[in-house]
Amino acid sequence: MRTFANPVIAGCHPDPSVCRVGDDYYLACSSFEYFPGVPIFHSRDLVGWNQIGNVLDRPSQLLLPPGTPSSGGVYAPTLRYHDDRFWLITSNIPHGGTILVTADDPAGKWSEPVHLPDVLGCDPDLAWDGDGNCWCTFAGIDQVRIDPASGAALSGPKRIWSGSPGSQYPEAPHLYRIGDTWYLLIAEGGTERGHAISIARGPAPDGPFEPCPANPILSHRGTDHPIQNTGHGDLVQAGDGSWWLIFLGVRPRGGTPGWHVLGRETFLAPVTWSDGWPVIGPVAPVMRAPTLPPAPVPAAPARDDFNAAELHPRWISLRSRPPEDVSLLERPGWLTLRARGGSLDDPTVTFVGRRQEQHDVRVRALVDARHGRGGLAVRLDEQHHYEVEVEADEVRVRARIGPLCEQLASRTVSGPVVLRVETWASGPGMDHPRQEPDVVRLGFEAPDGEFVALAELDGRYLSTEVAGGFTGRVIGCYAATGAIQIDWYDYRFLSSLDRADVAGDLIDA
Ligand code: 6LW
Repeated sequence: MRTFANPVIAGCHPDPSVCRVGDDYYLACSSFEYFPGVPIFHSRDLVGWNQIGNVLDRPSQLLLPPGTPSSGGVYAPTLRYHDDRFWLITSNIPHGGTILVTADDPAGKWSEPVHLPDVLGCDPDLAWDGDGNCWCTFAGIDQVRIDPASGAALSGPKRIWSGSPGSQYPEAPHLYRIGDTWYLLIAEGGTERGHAISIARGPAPDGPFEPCPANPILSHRGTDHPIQNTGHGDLVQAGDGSWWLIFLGVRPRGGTPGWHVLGRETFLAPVTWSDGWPVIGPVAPVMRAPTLPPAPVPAAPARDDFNAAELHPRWISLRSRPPEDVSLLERPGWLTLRARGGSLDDPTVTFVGRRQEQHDVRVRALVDARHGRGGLAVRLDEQHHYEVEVEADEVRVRARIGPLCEQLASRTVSGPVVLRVETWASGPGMDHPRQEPDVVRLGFEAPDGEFVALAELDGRYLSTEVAGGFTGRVIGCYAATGAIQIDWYDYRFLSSLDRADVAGDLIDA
């Protein structure tokens, strides 16, 4: 039996929306305050997903002014294929509202956005009926009929369902015509431990809708399942006729109440049908794979040498990425970051990072700080970050947790230095009821490559349960003053390494 590991897309990749075109599957996720926005993936077996781009990759499509709070920005896209074109609808909160873009090739280039001023809610969906009407359904659950070319509403808004009685936040609607029936899939219960997916069906795209007696059709609330917060999903029928649900979930760690640090990730589960209702099969960390021809995606290279002409789409920045502040040309083979904001507390900080995708990781970057100050950071938001930074001949570790900000340790170094961050979620003693989800070690490498850990910090303060919001950790480089240059950035999943190799010295401040 072939199996696969859930999540199928690890790290902060929530609110997945999926569509199939022949044997190809495409999936898009939320991106919040990060630029470029809306990562888009391709798969041929629903299990291996390769990022092929970002849908909103230029300022004319995506403006995230400095006032955009962390966990604001781009929420919950819907990706569809219709009329020989890809369509993606999403919202930029609070700037820009609901926008719709199209593309012939999902890898880009996507069109300039069409604005939909009458879609006044998040999580917009798109569906077309047999008469060519385009229905836009959004959180509430409300619906308008729209002209997708102009963005104008042609009817409504009309409340078409409110979800299960008493459930909070009916949201994330997706409307499908399956046979002669219209199905309305939603998320409810809030995106925390109470999260759930429910469904209703009716004779027409605007209802009336009859709820499924088995609602919620997916929830892990109140269970000891290792995957929690399951919800916000999208259905897809595979080329072999089988049905699947792509949805978000989290993997909390540590003692009670459990802390998740990687954000909400994308999971896959089988769907069967009973009495005309979808039944979500078991969800597990290891599951029976779809019977599609396997199409494994090569793992992303551990090291980026910054030799390419452009950054890989997996690299994300905060709110914008002006070419004069983030350059691969200024010093060929190096990534140059020029400071705007003075620290990671500042929404305008120049930052380039990638989502943390595994719990146990080692990240290293060779940084030249002759002309500025900056470093390597584990970031959740402006109020929650740990960083090791270098300025001239000094390396320092700093931490910000809410209003508390402290420099924890420093050391003298010379020349460009390899900064290092490790996160450890496994190991002896990690099952205490008050145990943190992981520990974060920050430091640098001595000339012989030995890890000099300047601080070891409790990982729970960089979790969503502490910081709030909708995102997960991003590990990346930033410039705080002047310019810093990064020769390479190396991200490795530690379970594939020799554990003895990482036992660095912990040095008191
Ligand atoms: C999104 C909502 C949700 O708009 O979280 O889990 C919100 N569901 O549908 C932000 O991702």
